Amino acid sequence: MIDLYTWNTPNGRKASIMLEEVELPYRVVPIDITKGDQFDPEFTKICPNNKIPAIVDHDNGMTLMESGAILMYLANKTGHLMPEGGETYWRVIEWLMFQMGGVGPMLGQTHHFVKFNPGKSKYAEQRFLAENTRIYEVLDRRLAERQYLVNSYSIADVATWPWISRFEWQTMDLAAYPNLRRWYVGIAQRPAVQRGFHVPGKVQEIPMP
Ligand SMILES: N[C@@H](CCC(=O)N[C@@H](CS)C(=O)NCC(=O)O)C(=O)O
Repeated sequence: MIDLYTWNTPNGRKASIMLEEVELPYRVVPIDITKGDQFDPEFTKICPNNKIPAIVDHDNGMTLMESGAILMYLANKTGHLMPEGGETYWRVIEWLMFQMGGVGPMLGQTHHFVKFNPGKSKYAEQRFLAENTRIYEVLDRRLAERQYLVNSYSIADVATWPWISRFEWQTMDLAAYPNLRRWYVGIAQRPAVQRGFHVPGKVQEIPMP
């Protein structure tokens, strides 16, 4: 049994969608980051960085923070959504790292400056909207050539999709990115995504363009 410490955010949803995809039994421990639960000393023991998601795997006592590491761990544990080796393996790592180092941090800044603090810093709004747009262009170009970020549906897609599900917060019009839009809508139909999106509880429908 796996304990998942999470909240309704893109990084949290990566882990819950993955657990649903690989069909491992898990128990949800809500960490309300709007109330400061992430700073509870008990949670700090599991996640030294005080951010969700984190897991505890009671099969072996393993604790893990960082959504990218959690996706790799669950793929490794189950043999799902990650190719065995060779170039495809490294392509999945490549696009997973692009998500972890680019998509998440940059789009997260759009949420902070454009959605929640408009008018506080014109420079920051322009900078992160431009980077947001550039990242959508990169993804749209990549998806023009293939159905998923790498050959078949993988942890790279699981990591990226929840960030695109905030396209409205980012003031992005998915109609301008037809390949990204097709990929987003297709993945939204997956039953595991529909279940994992509503963890730890349903707060909204999956946004549809
Ligand atoms: N690099 C981390 C980022 C996790 C992260 O930023 N989590 C956010 C929610 S999406 C959080 O817990 N924020 C609470 C805080 O910053 O205090 C990961 O991918 O797991």
